[in-house]
Amino acid sequence: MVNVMSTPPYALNGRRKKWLLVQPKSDTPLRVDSASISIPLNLLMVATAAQKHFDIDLIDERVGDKVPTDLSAYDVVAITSRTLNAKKTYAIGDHALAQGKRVILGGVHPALVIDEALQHATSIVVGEIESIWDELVEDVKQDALKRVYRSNGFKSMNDMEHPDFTIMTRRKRSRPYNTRIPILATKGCPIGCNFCCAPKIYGKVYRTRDVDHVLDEIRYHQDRLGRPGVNFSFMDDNICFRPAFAEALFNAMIGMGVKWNSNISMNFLEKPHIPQLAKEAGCELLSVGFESVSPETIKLVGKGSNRVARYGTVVENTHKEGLALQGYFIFGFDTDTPEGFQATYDFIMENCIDFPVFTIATPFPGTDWYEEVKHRLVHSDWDKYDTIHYMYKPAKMDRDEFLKSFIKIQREVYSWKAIHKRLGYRKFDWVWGVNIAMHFFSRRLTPEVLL
Ligand code: B12
Ligand code: SF4
Repeated sequence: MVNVMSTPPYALNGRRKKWLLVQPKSDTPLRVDSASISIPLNLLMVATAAQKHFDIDLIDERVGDKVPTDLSAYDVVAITSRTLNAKKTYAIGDHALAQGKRVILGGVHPALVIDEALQHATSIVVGEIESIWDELVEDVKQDALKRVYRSNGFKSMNDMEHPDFTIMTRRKRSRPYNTRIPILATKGCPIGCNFCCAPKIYGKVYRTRDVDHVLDEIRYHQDRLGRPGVNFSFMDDNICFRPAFAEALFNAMIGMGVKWNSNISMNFLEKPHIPQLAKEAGCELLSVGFESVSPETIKLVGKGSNRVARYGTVVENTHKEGLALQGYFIFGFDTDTPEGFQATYDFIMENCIDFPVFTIATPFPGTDWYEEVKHRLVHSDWDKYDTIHYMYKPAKMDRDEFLKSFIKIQREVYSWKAIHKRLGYRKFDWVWGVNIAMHFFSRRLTPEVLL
């Protein structure tokens, strides 16, 4: 731990203070953090606010940027962190504190484990930058930072500024981001699954932006890129918790010429008009947390939106519109059994799920579920909290059997034959590309790599 209070105060010398904004790269060995890299919207929003008062540099270790050894050009180092890159965040924080810099940490991990994060920072921001920004700016200017900034309630999403993408485009970088532009229409998801951090961050609150604000931001990107056909990725937890809003948004997007994908809670796909409208609005892929084909597991995790008996209808309604489905499946809950792997395989193959994603149940610190199972966890190494490392022994399976089955299902679902069977209905496109990448990824999995 670095003594954060013993560093000398800054002299302003009439110049604007300078911030280094950092998106750290995890040391997880599984490329979760470095395969297809998306523009970090959260850090970009911090940068958009910061540049009004301070000079800024933004670096992203995932695309090959390096944190300078000598930080003398900077006054403040501001880092965004999830659990999987918390160790790296702390190392950068310690490095900056040792050079007398002010270190501000934000993002989901520091917000949920404040005491731990404070050991590597001057200040922690709990919640959205927008909510505490005015106070933070003043305190940075006066060099009078508080230890914790906590937002009091949630600001209207209509007060959110458009993120300034020139911050990203004027950077030199060694590797490209994926081509999907991150955008937000809503925040929060009141469903409240026990393994998810979203309800811990945003509570049971669901906020939406006025449709016009979202359209303005879409047009901003179309103008900036000089073409209507822009690909967007909604960063929303659940774009359709309030169907009337989603319907208004999708209706307004019809004819704009954009393509997009988003997370959506499956119960809304039970109604055929939602995927139909989404398709008309330019949707290409919807990400759905099926999580499990076992009703016991769905009950255990508290995912009230999922009715296993309706999974088939959800897939049918989505595929009827030609939309691809990214289906998330989690293994390793105490109700899971060895037979569950076969049942999941059968479901995926029978319903031709386009892009299945398999993860291992991971109790993230700060969730109630973490408190329940923390005595059983085999890792306290945050690098391994990437949802594909073995975390604890599920009650009904032993470790080796579990890992073998977890690898087997991925190899089977991503065998060439299975890819052809699942995707045979669609022309060769980027969904095929992702499946081909997953084929090679699944071949590299071994029990050792997941431990
Ligand atoms: C969209 C999304 C993704 C996208 C895009 C990620 C990206 N490029 O940013 C994709 C699909 C790629 C993805 C992947 C993964 N994700 Co994800 N993802 C999300 C989701 C739904 C929204 C994140 C987001 O962008 N929100 C919009 C931004 C603008 O809001 P924000 O992040 O809250 O940021 C605000 C504040 O936190 C604050 N802030 C943030 N950083 C900083 C820094 C400073 C200095 C300051 C002052 C303030 C500040 O201000 C910001 C602006 O208001 C969240 C759930 C959630 N609600 O957080 C999960 C979530 C972040 N993902 C999660 C996980 C586990 C993953 C994966 C590991 C695995 C997986 N199975 O999906 C990978 C890892 C990828 C990676 N390298 O980090 C977990 C993380 C849990 C944890 N404790 O770390 C979350 C919380 C969901 C959950 N299960 O609970 N994800
Ligand atoms: S439905 Fe998804 S976003 Fe909502 S609480 Fe559950 S896992 Fe989190």
